[in-house]
Amino acid sequence: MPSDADFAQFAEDARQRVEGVLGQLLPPSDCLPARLHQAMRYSTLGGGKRLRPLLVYATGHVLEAAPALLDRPACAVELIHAYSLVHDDLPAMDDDDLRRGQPTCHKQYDEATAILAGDALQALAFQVLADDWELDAALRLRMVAALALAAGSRGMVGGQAIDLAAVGHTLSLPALESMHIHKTGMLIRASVQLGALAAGVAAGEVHERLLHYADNIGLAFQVQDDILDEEGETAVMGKQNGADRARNKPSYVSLLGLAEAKALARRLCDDALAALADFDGRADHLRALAHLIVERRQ
Ligand code: GRG
Repeated sequence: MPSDADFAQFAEDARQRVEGVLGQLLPPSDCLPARLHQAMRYSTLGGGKRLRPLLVYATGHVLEAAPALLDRPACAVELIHAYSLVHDDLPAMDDDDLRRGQPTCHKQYDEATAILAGDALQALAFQVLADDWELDAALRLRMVAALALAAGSRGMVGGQAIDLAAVGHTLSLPALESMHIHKTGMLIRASVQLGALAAGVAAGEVHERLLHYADNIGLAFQVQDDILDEEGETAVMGKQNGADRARNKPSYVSLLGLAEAKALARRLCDDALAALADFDGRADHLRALAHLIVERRQ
């Protein structure tokens, strides 16, 4: 039975792998146009929990995929995530000065460079998958399609549009849930999907259970994010106006209250774990990630 120490080692190894491969896949800082490439590297290599890559590696581990097959899928989801944060921080969106305790990309560079860096990070994500010669072409195509769906107007970008339109309005619980499923849940689902696809698993009972797990932790992640916003933790970690925004934006805490939001996060975590009930110890890293998502303080 893997222990907490096994998970800590797994997470450390996975973070080192993905950061090493990202460092190689991103154009070097002196490659022209240098300022753009520096902004891309600044926004991708400057920290973060690497939750989505961890999900790719942990899902691949369940299905006994070789870690080398998971590197590019893990990088692809992180590149989409990095692009979304760069654009989310822009003045036209959340207008944040700090991200992960450091100046946001448009503050460190300039607004035009941040827009272009986000655009280029998104394009690189798909190039990284398309060029993955380790993987069968049909699987690569499925990965590209899954990631494109998760990132686009029927996924993350659509969720962001709903979120922006909802500021200052009251959303019902189902509407709030739908917004989060699109904005953050679908990229979390795609992370698990890409891990499964790298192992050659594209359908069937195991696939369905893994997606059920992903959908529950995706929502749990967002509920916990709202809880942290309410408790002011994200403000401490550098999301400068997080606590203020929590008051203006619809959130699980504003709709349910803090105690009920915490109970919901625990229920979603339990449902995610229940989806893995028939899996053996190889799923323990996924189980640990579900706990981490609802117990995290940043
Ligand atoms: C602008 C196209 C576009 C999309 C933006 C996901 C998203 C949509 C914006 C992110 C803004 C945000 C703070 C959402 C709340 C949940 C979330 C995704 C938090 C940040 O993700 P973490 O905690 O970040 O995984 P780290 O820093 O650990 O990588």
